[in-house]
Amino acid sequence: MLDGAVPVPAEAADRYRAAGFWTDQTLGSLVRGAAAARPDATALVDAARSLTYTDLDRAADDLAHGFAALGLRRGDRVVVQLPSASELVEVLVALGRSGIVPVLALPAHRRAEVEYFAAHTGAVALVVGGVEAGFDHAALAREVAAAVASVRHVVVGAPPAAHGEQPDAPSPFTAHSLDDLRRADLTAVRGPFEDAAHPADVVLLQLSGGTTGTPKLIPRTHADYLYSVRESARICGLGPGSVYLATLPVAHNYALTSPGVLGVLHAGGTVVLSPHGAPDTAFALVERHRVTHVALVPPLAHVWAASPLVAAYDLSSLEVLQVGGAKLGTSAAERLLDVFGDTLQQVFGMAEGLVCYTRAGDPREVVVGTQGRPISPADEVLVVDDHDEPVPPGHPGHLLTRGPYTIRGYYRAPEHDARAFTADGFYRTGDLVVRDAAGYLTVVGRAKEQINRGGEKIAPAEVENHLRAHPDVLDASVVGEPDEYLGERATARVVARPGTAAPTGPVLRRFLRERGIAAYKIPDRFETVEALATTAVGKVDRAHPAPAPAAAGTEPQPWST
Ligand code: OOB
Repeated sequence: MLDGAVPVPAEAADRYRAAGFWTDQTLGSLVRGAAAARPDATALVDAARSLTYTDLDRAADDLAHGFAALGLRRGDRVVVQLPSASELVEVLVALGRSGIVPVLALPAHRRAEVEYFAAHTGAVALVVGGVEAGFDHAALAREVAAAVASVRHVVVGAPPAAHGEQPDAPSPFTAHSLDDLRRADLTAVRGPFEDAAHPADVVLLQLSGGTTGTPKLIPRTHADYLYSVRESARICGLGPGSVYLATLPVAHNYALTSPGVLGVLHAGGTVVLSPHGAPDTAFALVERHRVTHVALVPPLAHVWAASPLVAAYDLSSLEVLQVGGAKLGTSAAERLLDVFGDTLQQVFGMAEGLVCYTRAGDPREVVVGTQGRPISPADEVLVVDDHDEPVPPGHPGHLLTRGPYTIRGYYRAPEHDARAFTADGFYRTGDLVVRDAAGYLTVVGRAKEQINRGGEKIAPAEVENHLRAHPDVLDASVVGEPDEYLGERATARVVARPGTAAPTGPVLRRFLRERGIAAYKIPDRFETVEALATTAVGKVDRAHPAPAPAAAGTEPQPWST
């Protein structure tokens, strides 16, 4: 197993294999199987092109040869930051065949995050898009490659600005385009790639929502990941006739595996990839491709339900409208049922593993009022009090879980693991839930230091670290506050260094942007305070405002996927 990943104990692994949960399937073989079964069926459609299963299979083989020709080998790490388009899927399948481990960065990530991912994983290559939404990902990748010694290659998806604009100075890394990798001039070897990956290998490093100063990476194996994918596809009713519209970033666990793009590929259906989920674009795609399944986060679901465009398009093909990533209130759920009929499915999942779904045929009150029940009969769920003692059904408590597709530890993070997992391997989700007698969970709160901004997770400690780096900031705390649209938004409370004027909201916002953090992590509001409130033991008290705000600067940001 990948050095730095925590294996499932042998006894449990044997059990999961014996039960048929873990099979010999790998991400590479999943697509090979689908291509053999339905060679000419459409696998992927994006704004630029459409690929059959055979096209996807061959593209993945060509790219796998290309990565091998660059010298990349099984177990190497590669940071992948590509937009939600067919190329991302081709790259993931190619890496999956090669046993090369992608670190899945989101398109929103910037210098601080991408550099951290590359450095922490010792990545040998970066695979990125070109200019998207006005941001030059190739330029960012070149900066990161120059700063992180392990990076030897930068591979750019769209025709790279890198080509022809190569710096004259000697560079410690080589730039390529993905098209170079596909072409025979890089390697004489063509045709099917001989899969190097084993089912027990780490298939990718997924990002955790995070609660700490640095993002944590989640090592998922082919076997555990694909078990959750196959079962998710079954639970969500996917088949060869299914058409899934991906509106959320595909690098996120929800849109990739719950059942997401991989669930659809497993079932032999079609994935339609959209750069965003705004009703005008998304509804037109639903009508045009007769979309059956779509995954939304609550703010996007509100926008869909309230959109006058609902009446302007034929949305009658929709069978399953998933909402997850953050809590969907009961009145919002009722409204979705009113507008979209009996299509709502609640999804409560986490990149660490456990995923819960409401099921087709569940009574209305279950679909409206709960976040579903776990995928697997082997998912162990404990609901406990502050002393890890079980609480009775119907009472709120901390959700702990262990099972065939939940990690036993983060990547290279033993100190954090000691807090995030119990001694017997249960993951402390940080979520407060109520479990009913039938095993359905309702999320009632959160005990972890995290802000859930409409499904996008923010670790306050990470943003506070960046704020404290400002020369005029003595201390800072970032807290979540209720927001009607997002569910929660982030407010930063900032203490100025004695003798300096407190930096204003716009100044701090620019500072954070220049530090290179994703826009969704930049607080919506900044307040200057004299001091931060502390708890009895002297820790910063995020639950309570500090004494007397001295000034406020408000400038809400629009939510972005
Ligand atoms: C999904 O994954 P992550 O890793 O971005 O975030 C996980 C956390 C959960 O621990 C919980 O705090 C929150 O997001 N969450 C929900 C929720 N779904 C996720 N809180 C309340 N209600 C829900 N329905 O967000 C994710 C991964 C796979 C599938 C779906 C979501």
